[in-house]
Amino acid sequence: SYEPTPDDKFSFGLWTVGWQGRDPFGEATRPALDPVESVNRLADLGAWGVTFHDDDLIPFGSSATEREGHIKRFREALDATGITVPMVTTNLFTHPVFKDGAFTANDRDVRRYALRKTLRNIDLAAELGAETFVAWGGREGAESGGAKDVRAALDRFKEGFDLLADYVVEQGYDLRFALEPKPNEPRGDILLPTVGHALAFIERLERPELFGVNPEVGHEQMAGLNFPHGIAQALWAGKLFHIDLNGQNGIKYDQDLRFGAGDLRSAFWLVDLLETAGYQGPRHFDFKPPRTEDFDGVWASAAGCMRNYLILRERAATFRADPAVQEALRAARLDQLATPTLEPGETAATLLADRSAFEEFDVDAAAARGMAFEALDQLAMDHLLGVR
Ligand code: GLT
Ligand code: MN
Ligand code: MN
Ligand code: MN
Repeated sequence: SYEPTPDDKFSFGLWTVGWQGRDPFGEATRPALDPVESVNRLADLGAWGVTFHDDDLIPFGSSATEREGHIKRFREALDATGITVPMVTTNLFTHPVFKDGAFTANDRDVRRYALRKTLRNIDLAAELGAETFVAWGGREGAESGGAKDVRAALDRFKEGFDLLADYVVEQGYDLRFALEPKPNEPRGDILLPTVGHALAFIERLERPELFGVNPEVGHEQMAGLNFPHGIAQALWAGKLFHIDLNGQNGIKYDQDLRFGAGDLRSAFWLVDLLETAGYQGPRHFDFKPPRTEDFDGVWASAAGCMRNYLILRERAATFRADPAVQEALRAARLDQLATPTLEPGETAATLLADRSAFEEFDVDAAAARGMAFEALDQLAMDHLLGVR
C-alpha cells in the first residue's frame, strides 16, 4: 500500500498547504489556514514533520506577547500529534523592505536588519529542535546590470553566512545551514542560481562544514538542468542537507506542482537516487496546491505528493531488483564505470609504459561497441509504467 508513515520522513512547509493562491495576476482564492490546523491535518495524512518561515507562524510585526502565544499553541499541536520540526527558515522576501535583497541589499541598514531577523529565528529553530536552517535568497539579485556589483554582493553574502555560522557555534546549537538555489523569480536574476553555484560558494565560507544545499526540483528545471544529476553531485560532495520536492514542466515560471506532476521520468530517477544513495534526510515537499483548489483539493494535493513518492520508491525498487535490469546494467558497463581507471598505485609513468592503453589499443573496435542504453532505459520505462 502507499500509505505514508512517520518513518518515511515526509515533511511540508506551512507555506505550502497554507498558500492562499495569491499570484501576480490574481487575489487569494482561499482563506488563511491556521498553522495548528495544518499540523493536525498533515499528521492525519501520515506526515512526519512541518517546517516554516518565521512569518508563517508569527505574523510580521507581532508583539513579543503575541509571538509567545503563537509559538505556544503551535508547540501544543506538535506535542499532541508527534509532528516534528526538522527545518526552519526566515522570510527575507515578502516585506517591501527586502525589495533589493536581504544579506546582499545595497542598503547597509537593511542588511543589518535582515541578519537580526535571521538570528532571532535561529534561536527559535534551535528551541524547536530543528537540525537544518534553510536560506533561500529569493530577493538577492537584480533586474539590471548596473544595479548590483555581484562581487561585492557575494562578499556581503559570505559576511552574513559567516556571522550566522559563528553564532550557531557560539550558542552550541546543533544546526546546519542549507542554501537553496533558484535562477530567477522573484528577481530577474538571483544570486547562487543553481546547485553548482551554491556548492562553489560554500567552499569560500569560513565554516564550510556547516553549509550544504537544499535543492528544489523545479528550480533546477527552470534553468533546464537535470535535477538528479545536480542531486548526485551534491551527494557526492556530502552536501545534500535537505531537499525540496515538487513538480515542474520545463523552462517556465516556478510551477511548484505537487511531487510527481511535471517531469515524471526525472522524478523516478530522483527517487531511485535518493533511495539507493542512502539519503537519510527529510523528504520535504515545497509545492503550491493550485489556486483552483478548495481545501479538499489542498489536502488531496498534499496526500498526492507522499503517495507519488511511495509509488516511485516501489517502482524504483522493482527496477533495481529485476534480473533483466541487472543484466542490462552489465551490458551497459556500469560495473566498469565503478572500477578505477588506474591500477592501485599506478602513475603517469606506468600508464605511459602500458602499450595496450594506446599503441595497441584498437580504437575502431572500441568505437564500434554499442552502449546498450536504450534497452536499459526501456526497462526503466516498463517499471515506471507498471507493466513489469
Ligand atoms: C518560497 C520559495 C521556496 C523556498 C521557501 C524557503 S520560500 O516559498 O519559493 O522555494 O523553499 O524560504
Ligand atoms: Mn523551495
Ligand atoms: Mn519553487
Ligand atoms: Mn516556492
